[in-house]
Amino acid sequence: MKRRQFIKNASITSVGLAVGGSVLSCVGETSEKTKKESMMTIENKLPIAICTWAFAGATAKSGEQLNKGVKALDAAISGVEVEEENLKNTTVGKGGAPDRQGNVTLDACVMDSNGDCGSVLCVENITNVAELAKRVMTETPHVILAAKGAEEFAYIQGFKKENLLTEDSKKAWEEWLKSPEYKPLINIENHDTIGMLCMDKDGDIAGACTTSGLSYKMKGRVGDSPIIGSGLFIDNTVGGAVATGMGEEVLKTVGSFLIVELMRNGMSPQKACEEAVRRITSKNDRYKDFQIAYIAINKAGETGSYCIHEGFTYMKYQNKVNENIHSDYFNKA
Ligand code: SD4
Repeated sequence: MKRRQFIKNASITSVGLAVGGSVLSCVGETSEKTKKESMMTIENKLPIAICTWAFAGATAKSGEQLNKGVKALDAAISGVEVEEENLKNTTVGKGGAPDRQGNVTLDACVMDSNGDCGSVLCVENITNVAELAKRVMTETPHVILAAKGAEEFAYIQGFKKENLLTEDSKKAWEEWLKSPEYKPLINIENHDTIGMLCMDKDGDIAGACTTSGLSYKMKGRVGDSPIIGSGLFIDNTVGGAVATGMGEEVLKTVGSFLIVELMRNGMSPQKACEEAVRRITSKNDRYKDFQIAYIAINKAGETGSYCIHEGFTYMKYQNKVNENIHSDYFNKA
């Protein structure tokens, strides 16, 4: 049996057992054996890390951390940091494409297994904004810090000031300025925001999402990625989801929260991602011009993804295998 097929079958089995386990746990002692069996099944699948796009180094890093026993949130942050520090990734962290005026502004959020979350918007001069979002969560009474306030908080927390505009990004921006296209349409293949979902050895789920947003956006523009519920949402009793693509459209449908709620009501991660994409395509004829992709994981360790246009892939690290999976897509016409 092919490995992916094996995982699929294993996931389906474990869903049945996990659901059975939680239902039976209400009826007392006789369920104990079934409960133990279902836990064993899920434990065999853990840990799991999935992330948007083909960022193999990121899931490898998160997977390595998870294997050492690091909890889901810190493992997710260490994975996305690989891309925040990757100068070749023009949509995340240092090396990210600037806004129309040449400023690189980053957005990020994190959500932990206990429901806590943190977010930073439109931050300049700081590379590791997912970690900064975590510090907002752990070191302040707030959930969101924006722009200069977030940057000043970063320095207090010991983050170093860095110029995020690399020579390559600057050149590309200067080229773009020669005939600036102000329509904020996303090139369907040209975006690489990283959203990471981790399920640790204890079965706890957490996630992180980090981006420089759309290239040559208006100054001050913020997309879905740092907005809890849109770019990322976790409910540790149900699962988690993250988004990439045209943030404005994800925001309008609160995509990641929607996926988690659909899973809460019984949908698989795959079906929930499909439904969340359909919420967008059914209302909006312009979907032909932009890409949106979701990935999701549920409490049984099942994963899924769906996008509008062909071309989106995601990484899945499980049982020490790091695999790139092609997502199914909506626009088959
Ligand atoms: C945004 N969702 O700012 C992000 C863009 C993205 O890869 O995913 N880029 O709208």
